[in-house]
Amino acid sequence: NPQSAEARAMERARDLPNTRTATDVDSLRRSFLDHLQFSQGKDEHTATALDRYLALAYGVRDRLMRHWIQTQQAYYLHDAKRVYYLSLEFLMGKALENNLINLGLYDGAREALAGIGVDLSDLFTEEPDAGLGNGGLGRLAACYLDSMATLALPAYGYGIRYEFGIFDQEIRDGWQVERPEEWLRFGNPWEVARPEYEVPVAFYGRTEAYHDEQGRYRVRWVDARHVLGTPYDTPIAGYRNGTVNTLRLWRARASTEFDLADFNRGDYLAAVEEKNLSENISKVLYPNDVTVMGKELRLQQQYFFVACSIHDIVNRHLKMHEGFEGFADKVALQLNDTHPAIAVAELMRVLVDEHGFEWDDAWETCRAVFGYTNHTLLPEALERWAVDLFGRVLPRHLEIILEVNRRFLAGLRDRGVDPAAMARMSLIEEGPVRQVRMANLAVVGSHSVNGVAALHTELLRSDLFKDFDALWPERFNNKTNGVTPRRWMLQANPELARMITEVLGPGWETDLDQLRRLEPLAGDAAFRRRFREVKRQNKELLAAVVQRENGITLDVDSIFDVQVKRIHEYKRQLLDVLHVVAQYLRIKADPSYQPVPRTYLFGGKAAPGYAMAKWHIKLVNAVAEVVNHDLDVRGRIAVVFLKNYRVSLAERIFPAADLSEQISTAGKEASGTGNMKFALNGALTIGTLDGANVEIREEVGAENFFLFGLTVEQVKELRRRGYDPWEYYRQNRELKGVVDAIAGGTFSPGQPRLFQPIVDSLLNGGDPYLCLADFASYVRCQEEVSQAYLDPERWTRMAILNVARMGKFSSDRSIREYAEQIWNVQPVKLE
Ligand code: T68
Repeated sequence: NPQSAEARAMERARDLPNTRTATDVDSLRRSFLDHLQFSQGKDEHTATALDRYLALAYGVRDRLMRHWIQTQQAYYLHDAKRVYYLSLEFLMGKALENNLINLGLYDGAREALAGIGVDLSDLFTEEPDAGLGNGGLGRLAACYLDSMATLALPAYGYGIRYEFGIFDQEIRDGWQVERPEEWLRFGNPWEVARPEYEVPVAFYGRTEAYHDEQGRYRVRWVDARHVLGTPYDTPIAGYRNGTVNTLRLWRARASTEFDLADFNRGDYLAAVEEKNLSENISKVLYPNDVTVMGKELRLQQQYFFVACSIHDIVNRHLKMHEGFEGFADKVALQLNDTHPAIAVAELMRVLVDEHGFEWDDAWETCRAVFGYTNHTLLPEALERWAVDLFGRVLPRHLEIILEVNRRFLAGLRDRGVDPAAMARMSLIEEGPVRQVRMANLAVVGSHSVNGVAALHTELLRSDLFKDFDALWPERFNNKTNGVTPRRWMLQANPELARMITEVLGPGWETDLDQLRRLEPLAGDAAFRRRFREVKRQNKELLAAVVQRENGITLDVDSIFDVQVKRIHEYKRQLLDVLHVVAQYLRIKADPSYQPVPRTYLFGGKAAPGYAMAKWHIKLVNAVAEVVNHDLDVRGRIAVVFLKNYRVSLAERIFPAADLSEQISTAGKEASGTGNMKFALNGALTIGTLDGANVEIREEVGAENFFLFGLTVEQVKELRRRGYDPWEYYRQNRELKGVVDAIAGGTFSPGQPRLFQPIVDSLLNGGDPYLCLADFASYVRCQEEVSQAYLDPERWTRMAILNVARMGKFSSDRSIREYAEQIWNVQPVKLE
């Protein structure tokens, strides 16, 4: 192509020395001051901390831009195969510090600001968390973006730009109260709106058959209502490698153009009201993890972002290629759970209805491009949509799914599959309310189905998807989760990172198996002392947060025993509380009892509609209230509920923990990722054989892991025999004392029956998560923990060995496996 003068000038301009791109200290300072003035319009009298944060953020953004453009050009020039990570959630947290680290600008920026009396860390606190996710699934997507960029993979995240992310949690009288989090209130310096790439999305209407010019039978979707999707792009920097990928989030906008009819009818106000309704689609993140909500708006969210994304992906391909030739060689789409599974039907619709594909060719293309990651075995998390609702919102997609199903079931019949198995595999659940099964759609429409830890994948194959596994064993594979060491070590625990770099040299941050070289240092007394000092400093930093937020003074010599994660019965925060109460009662019964001092820290959000989870928060706070004010237990145990657990708070918590609570009922936690962040930061784990705990224990060594509780098989066996929590209650005096104390009002003075719902669920509700069955084993194991802590040299040796052996759990390893085994994408390395 003959280049225009403008194109040549732009290319030249990008390489000219420029105060907006130079990275020396003076240029960074100049850039900060310029943005204060020219972007924020502030002077030395009026600049606030927020202005300073934004000024630095804009300076960093300037330096991202060139790499962003170059990276995207390189993908284009290489005609690289791209991978698209479709996720309804991206739990990103803050961006400034992470970008400084990944761009290699951290020290320069600190120095530039220090020279004018500004403290860099004071700016970090001004940035709100981007909380566009609920928990593990959303944070995993964020870690994977970091790793995909660090591995120089041509990757894109696609999702929704929620105006309200996960709610802010406040605690009132011990109860969780939800408040909206307006993370965009002061603007978002990291996003670039691209209204020029807006996409129309259809909803409702009906389908109509017709014959095209060649006389072929075709279907079209008519009388639909339209919403527009505007993309907002966020740059995702790899770790010091020049790669900057894109997270593209869609915002819903009403389409006046398409709905002119409403305006023309003369009802201006009604038409503007309609506008509001369609803009609701990107308004708020559904705050439920696990339990799904069959709400129409949720289905609209799913289809909205999937339709926008697929349109975008197809467009990008067609701009470079003649038609769809080689589409599957250039595109891989990963479904983060079933939330985007409607993409299978949407791609079919686009190929068949809009591009004239034959059904079989379209289907082959779909199967070749899609991969599906499952994140849970819990039945209440399996997405199903009532056929009526589905057909009303997406009439064409329902038809397509029914046709996929008709062909699929006919194939099964030909293979002689028995009718019961066919009914289980059908994309439609028959019954009083017929339902579309999104998990089955995802399995049938993909070439790869993966679980997120070895045990989880085994259970997927033997349990949830056993019929599919018998049919297509080659489709199933495991991809154990991982976490990014850039955020979860370099950023969260700079002192530990510095110490590691001193002995290993640089390079371990992107090659985490190198941590193995720390093993010999577990035997080095001087190293152990330094390791303890770093842990102690981190505990003091967290103690300062708790002092500020909770007004409680923590004893940094006590064991920091931490359980942070979403509140759910299967995760068994309650079992942890039972242990607290047991310790409390021991001290009360025997004032001379001197347990190893412990601080029990809890944190996590409950889904707003999840009553029992909210009771558990109330119980933790009630126990804290009594324990922390009882002079008899002073200096021995303390309990804290950390409010509003979120990514940025997690960054303070993991490095400060001594003990990581990973105590889910075996078979319930798909993987866990917090478990990995704790161990990487030198906490020891007390846990069940569940999720990735199994693999963590394998890696760090059984002798460096506190194991307790029933196994998956034992849980099954116990249920088969008939589990009776009363037996355990009657036979274990300590357990009886604990339950009686909760039931009798020890922690609810004046309201002795307050916690009856919790007691009832344990005793009369059948204790579905087996807290009572695992109690004795847990308490015994906690004794071992305390004994180990009494010997600091031993404890530190174990902690160092944990860090040294956690290399497997880098998300770089996970992403490499996805890239090689599922996506077949190659890196595009920039010079
Ligand atoms: C989590 N799932 C798993 N779901 O519970 C956890 N669900 O074991 C695993 O480590 C993690 O995924 C990453 O694989 C979730 O976090 C959700 O948040 C969720 C959200 C909406 C609907 C259903």
